[in-house]
Amino acid sequence: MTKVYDNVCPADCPASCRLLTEVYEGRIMSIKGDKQDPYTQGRICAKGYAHLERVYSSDRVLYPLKQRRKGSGDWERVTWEQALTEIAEKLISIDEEYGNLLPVCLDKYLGTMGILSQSVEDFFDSMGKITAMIGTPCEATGMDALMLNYGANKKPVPEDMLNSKLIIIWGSNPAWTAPHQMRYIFEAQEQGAQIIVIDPVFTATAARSNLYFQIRPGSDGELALGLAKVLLEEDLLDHDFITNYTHGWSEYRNYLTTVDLKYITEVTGISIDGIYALARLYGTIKPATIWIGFGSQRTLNGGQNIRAIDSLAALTGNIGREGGNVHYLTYEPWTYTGTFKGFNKDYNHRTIGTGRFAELGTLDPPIEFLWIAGRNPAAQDPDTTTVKQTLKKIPMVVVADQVLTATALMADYVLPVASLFEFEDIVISFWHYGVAMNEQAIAPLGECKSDYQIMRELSLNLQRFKPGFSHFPTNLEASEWLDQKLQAQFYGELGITHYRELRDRYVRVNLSSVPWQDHQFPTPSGKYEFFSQRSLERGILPLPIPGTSLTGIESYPFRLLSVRSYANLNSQFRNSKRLQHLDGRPTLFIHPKLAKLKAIEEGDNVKVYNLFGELVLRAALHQGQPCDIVVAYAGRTDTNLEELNTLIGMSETDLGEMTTGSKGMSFTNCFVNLVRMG
Ligand SMILES: Nc1nc2c(c(=O)[nH]1)N[C@H]1C(S)=C(S)[C@@H](COP(=O)(O)OP(=O)(O)OC[C@H]3O[C@@H](n4cnc5c(=O)[nH]c(N)nc54)[C@H](O)[C@@H]3O)O[C@H]1N2
Ligand SMILES: Nc1nc2c(c(=O)[nH]1)N[C@H]1C(S)=C(S)[C@@H](COP(=O)(O)OP(=O)(O)OC[C@H]3O[C@@H](n4cnc5c(=O)[nH]c(N)nc54)[C@H](O)[C@@H]3O)O[C@H]1N2
Ligand code: SF4
Ligand SMILES: [Mo]
Repeated sequence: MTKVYDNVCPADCPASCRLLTEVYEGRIMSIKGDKQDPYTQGRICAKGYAHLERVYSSDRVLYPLKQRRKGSGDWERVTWEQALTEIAEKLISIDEEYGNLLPVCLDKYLGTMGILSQSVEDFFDSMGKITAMIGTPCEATGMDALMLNYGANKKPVPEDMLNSKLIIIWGSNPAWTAPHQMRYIFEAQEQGAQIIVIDPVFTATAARSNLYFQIRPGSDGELALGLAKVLLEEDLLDHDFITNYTHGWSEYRNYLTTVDLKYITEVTGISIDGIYALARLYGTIKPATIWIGFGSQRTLNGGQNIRAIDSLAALTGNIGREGGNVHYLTYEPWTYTGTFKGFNKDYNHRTIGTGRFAELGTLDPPIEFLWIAGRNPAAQDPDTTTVKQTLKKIPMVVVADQVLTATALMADYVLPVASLFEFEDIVISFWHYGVAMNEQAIAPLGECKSDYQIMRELSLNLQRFKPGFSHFPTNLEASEWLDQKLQAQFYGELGITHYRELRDRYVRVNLSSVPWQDHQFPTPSGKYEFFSQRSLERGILPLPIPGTSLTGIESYPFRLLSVRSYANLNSQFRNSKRLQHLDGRPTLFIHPKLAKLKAIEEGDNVKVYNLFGELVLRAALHQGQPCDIVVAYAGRTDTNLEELNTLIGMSETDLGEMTTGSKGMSFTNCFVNLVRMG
């Protein structure tokens, strides 16, 4: 008999699509979208369909593995009993040797958005003070920027874009990275809204826009200042909003009068006419919204850039009104489910910023043990060479994952994690706030276990060897743990008494659909802050003035931009042959003029190199980006399986610590040179 189960794609993606999974005799036959899902209306992306291929992929790790020497590929299949005993012994011996657990480190992120995986943090919390890698590789910079401006992070619901008459998509490529949102964008466009895209790359989203501005990477703050200047010059300001609800306008206005539009055009690459046209559109069409993408904050001055972009909404009074505001990100829905603890700046451990592997290798007491879950730092963090070297030096590295990732290849133990279809979970969307239950559709393959089950069994082992060492519950089934976890705020909020009541229900956390209607801003001044004292306290200019952005140097004159492909999700989905086929061989997109200069032709192998490393990628001639910028897909490797991030050094952005405990990472700060390999 065929049975259909409700599942949820738990990827770090705005949609959290509901899936219908058809199972026959214990095997998944098909996956499709759920037409009743209010956000997706039954559509899922190529990655959603590829889950089926990945579950049964021969690349999946099905048994615990132990590597005799890290990076050697000399794997031995071991029993869970052996793996968890040896890991427990190591934890206890660290405690005995050091008298504390600071040499134990956790690096965890959003490989899955499912709540059950929070058991990993709870397990480590239960043992006492450890070392935790905190912050996010993703959105921290922009979170702080908006926190400084507004005093809190809030955003409108996705469908509020339907009320917008003008939508500026600034540094995001939703056609690929948030495809469902395009439905609202197209609908708004059909109703007459103008869609404007600001991006250094002519993306699939740009292709559907009414107006596209090709901006120099990192110069978004300058463009915003130029626009603000024109808004001031042409009196396209909302004086009522500015007077009553903002702080620091006179300082900001004075500064804007000094802004030189000629300089702005030089830095941004956007003509004076373009700046005037854009400012007039944004200043006159109401309501207007700006979707601030993550792309524009992954740069050295990303925080100030986002503050400057956001200030345009305050200047034009597009705050607290339907169809207005800016869309970025809010952690608000997670206040109902317990947040992912790594975001928590007040995390009560010795903390180190995520991605800071060079520093991780120098701590005192040193790191003796590292647990990595839901992350692939040897592929996704900057300077992967250092990441790998650090992993090599740590006496015991444990990776819980479904495949042998670049990080797993540098582990001592790899513990096989169950796929989304193999355990029950709850997923809450950070974008549309939908709350969905994920049913267990099939038995775990091989000896795979959920993160919860792994932590529970490790806790059992610890209790056996040293009672009281871990306080993580060993007597609760996953469902009982989940029930307890969600009971506190969440059940009351949704009017339920058990999460299983969510099966077949389509509910969302009730957050305000249009923020700031009350004009109450929890900043020190109680107003929207153009001038931020707190910014000054962080060593950044109080007004949203960006620092100068970088350009290449003679040896490495070309900027490498890593953007996302529709065919993978960060480093995931490499084990889908179909998606890999769609994406083709790892590619470097090069402008034809640059290709000519370097005698490179379509399909040639090209060596891309800088001080950090080198890669060989296939050249694709492409006019979508300026001549001195080359583009590759983030999360991809080269033809020899070297990671793209081997070329990207570790450099921090200006903000991120306030909300997440660690500054953001400047992935766009990467300059390279090229040579044709033939
Ligand atoms: N298919 C797919 N979807 C995904 C992901 C994925 O890997 N694949 N990842 C998920 C995750 S973790 C995230 S964070 C989101 C990211 O989603 P997005 O923010 O949409 O994706 P990015 O590719 O990081 O950057 C978006 C755009 O920013 C542009 N950009 C780069 N630098 C600058 C700049 O200085 N200024 C401006 N204005 N634009 C710039 C890039 O050219 C790119 O087109 O997507 C999520 N969804
Ligand atoms: N060059 C460049 N680098 C970037 C970016 C960029 O734009 N350019 N973007 C950055 C951004 S925005 C992000 S969010 C990061 C993402 O970087 P990471 O956080 O490292 O994300 P993934 O590559 O998706 O790795 C997540 C891992 O979790 C595993 N996983 C999936 N489900 C589970 C589960 O249930 N349990 C466990 N234990 N593991 C599971 C997956 O198999 C995968 O190996 O990359 C950053 N790196
Ligand atoms: S990756 Fe995103 S859009 Fe694709 S199926 Fe998963 S949640 Fe949906
Ligand atoms: Mo991300």
